[in-house]
Amino acid sequence: MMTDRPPILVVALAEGDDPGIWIEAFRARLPGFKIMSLSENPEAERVRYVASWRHPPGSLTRFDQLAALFSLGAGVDHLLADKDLPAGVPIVRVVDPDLTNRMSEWVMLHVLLHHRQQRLYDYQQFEKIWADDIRQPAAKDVRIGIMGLGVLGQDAAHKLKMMGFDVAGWSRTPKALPGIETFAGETSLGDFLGRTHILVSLLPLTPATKGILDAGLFRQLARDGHCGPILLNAGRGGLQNEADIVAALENGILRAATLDVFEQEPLPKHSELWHHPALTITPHNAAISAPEAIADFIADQIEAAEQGGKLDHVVDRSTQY
Ligand code: NDP
Ligand code: OXD
Repeated sequence: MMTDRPPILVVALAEGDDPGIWIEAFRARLPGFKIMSLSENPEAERVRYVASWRHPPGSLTRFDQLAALFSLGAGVDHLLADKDLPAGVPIVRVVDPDLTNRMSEWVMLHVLLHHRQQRLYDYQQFEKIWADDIRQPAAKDVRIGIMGLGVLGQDAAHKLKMMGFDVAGWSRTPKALPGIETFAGETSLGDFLGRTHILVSLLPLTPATKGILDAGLFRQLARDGHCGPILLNAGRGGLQNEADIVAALENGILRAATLDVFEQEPLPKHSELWHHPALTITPHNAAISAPEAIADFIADQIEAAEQGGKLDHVVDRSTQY
């Protein structure tokens, strides 16, 4: 039952995470709403929206008047992992130019790091070695394969193309993108991998993609590149088999990798990944967006929905992304 008191937007974070910065950002944008955290025990019948990042599973069940559930990021696997998520409520993910730009920065940085062999030059600088005769092929001779040609994959693909790389992409459904070779579905995965020197994973984590980055996949990558095969994963840790990555780096199936996401986050101190010389690690911050940018995106959607408009970027619960 709705009351005449203001409706509530709940910020639902993992236990121990401080919601302060999000509450402040939403208060600035949604003066007609009361903005509360989960721990403030909001009155369930007034809660119209939830904005979540890894909320404790089961903690949203009592909100039975919800108009929408927002992810505070682009991925929604954290929401869908909650088996007690209120049924039938639209789930909306973030699509925001700020987030997209940041991801493309990360992709370009790490493609260039491997293509231009920067880790080798770091070593040479440390050892005071002046070796200027290392072969450096042109970008056009490096074939990059992007797994996931969605919002993030397409932006990265276009930017890499502009830098001169030979870019292809793989998605679930067919795409036509100017200047970019595209592959779709499981049957074309082998052809896509067979032409790829640097593999960039920007897939969502779903039942269909879980564990896809494994030994069998790495073995299919092209081996005729100067710096490949290389793996970059900023999708989700659940996409990758970390034991297979280490083994592939040891036996030369992979030359190097950059990982932003991990099976367990934070990456445990005892993980062998930390010290592997062929691995570059970033702490799941490839595309951390400014809370103001994300609050803006969500507030725009709430304002539209409150005026009877439709929500954008609603997740398909059947494909889980
Ligand atoms: P989108 O939903 O826009 O794109 C997902 C892409 O993956 C689509 O091209 C989709 O194919 C493809 N895909 C999904 N399932 C399959 C499958 N089974 N086989 C082949 N292709 C598949 O998502 P975004 O681009 O916005 O984000 C992608 C992911 O990036 C997020 O889900 C999140 O996990 C991760 N991310 C990581 C961040 C970080 O900081 N590390 C920050 C932000 C996001 P189709 O086009 O046919 O639907
Ligand atoms: C996201 C993320 O999904 O930061 O936005 O991982």
